[in-house]
Amino acid sequence: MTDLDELAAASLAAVEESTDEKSLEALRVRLLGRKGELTGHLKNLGALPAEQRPAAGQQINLIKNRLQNAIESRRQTLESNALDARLQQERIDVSLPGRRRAGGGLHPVTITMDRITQIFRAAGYDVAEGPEIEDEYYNFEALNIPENHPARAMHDTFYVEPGTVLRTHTSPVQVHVMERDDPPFRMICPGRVYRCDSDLTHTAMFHQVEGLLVDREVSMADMKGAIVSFLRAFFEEAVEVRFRPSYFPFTEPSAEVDMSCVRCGGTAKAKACRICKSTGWLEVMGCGMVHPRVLEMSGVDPVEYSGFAFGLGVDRLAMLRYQVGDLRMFFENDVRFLRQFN
Ligand code: 2NM
Repeated sequence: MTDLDELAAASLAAVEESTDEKSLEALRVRLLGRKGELTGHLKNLGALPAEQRPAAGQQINLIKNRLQNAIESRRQTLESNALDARLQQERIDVSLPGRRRAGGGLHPVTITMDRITQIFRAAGYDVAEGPEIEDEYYNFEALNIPENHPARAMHDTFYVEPGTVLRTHTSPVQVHVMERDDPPFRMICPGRVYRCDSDLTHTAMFHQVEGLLVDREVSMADMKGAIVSFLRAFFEEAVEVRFRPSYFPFTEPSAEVDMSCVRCGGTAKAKACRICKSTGWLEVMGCGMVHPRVLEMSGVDPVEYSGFAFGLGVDRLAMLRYQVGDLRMFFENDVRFLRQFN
C-alpha cells in the first residue's frame, strides 16, 4: 500500500513536471500502458491474499483514475500553452501599414516636354507631330539647307538609306504642316531627334521642341516677346534674356537666346559658377525670322506673310530646371535617379 502511495505521488509529480505532449505520452505509456507500472500492480493482485485484494484493487483503480485525469488535464494545459506560444509567434499586427507597391512616374524629360507643351498651348499654339524617319528633302532642302551646304556637316546625320534620314530636328514637321494647311500658323513640334554625335554633353537621340508662328506682319519684336514670356513661365522667375546674332540657314536674321543663370542669377560674381562657367549667361535656344525661301518652298507667300521660329533642347532645359549636372543621368534609367521626380 505504501509502495502504491509513493508510486502515485511520484507519478503525479512527473505528470505535472512534463513539459511537452510527447514526453507526457511516454510517461502515460510507462505508467498506464499494457506493460506499465500500475498495470503491473493490477496483474499482481492475484498474488495477494484474497481478503486484501478488493481494497488493493480499489486503490489501484483510484490511482489509475487520478493519473488518467491528471495526464488528460496536463495534456490540455500543454496543448493550450503550445497554441498560445504559436499564436504569439505568428502574431500579425493588422494595424501596421501594408507594404506599398512603388508607383511608377513620368520620366523627367517627359515631364519637361509636357510642361513646355502646356505653356505654349496656353498661348494658343497647336501641337504637331510627325515621323522620326524623314526624306532628306523635308529635313534639309525644304529648310534651305542644300546639298553640300556646311550645315549638313553641322548636323551629323544618320542615314537610313540614300535619301532617307533620322530627322536631325523637328522642323520638317512644320514644313509638312505649311505644305498642307493655309497660314496663319502657330505651332510647336515636340519630339525625338537624332544626331550622330555623342559625348559627355550630347546623346545621339535627344528631345527638341521647335516653334513656328506665321501670320501677316509678324516681327522680331513678336518673337522676342514670345520667347521671353516662355522662359519666364518655364523657370517661374523673372529671368533676363538676351539675343545674340547667329546663323541658321532656315532663318534670317537668326539669333541665339541666352538667359540669366538659374544658379547664380546672372550676377556671375567672382565665385566660380559651374553652370554658366561664371559668364552669368546660359545659352538656351536658337531662333530667327523664317527665311522667305523656306516659306515659299512650302507654299506660303513670303510677301504677304512673315514668321518667327525657334528651337530648344528639352533635355538641356530639364537639366537646368532640375539642376542635374550630367546629361547621361536622363538616359541611364536608374530608378534611384528617376524616383526623385515623382
Ligand atoms: C531653330 C532655330 C531657328 C526653326 C525654323 C523652322 C522652320 F520650319 F520654320 F523653318 N522651324 N524651326 C528654327 C529656327 C529652329 O532651332 C535652334
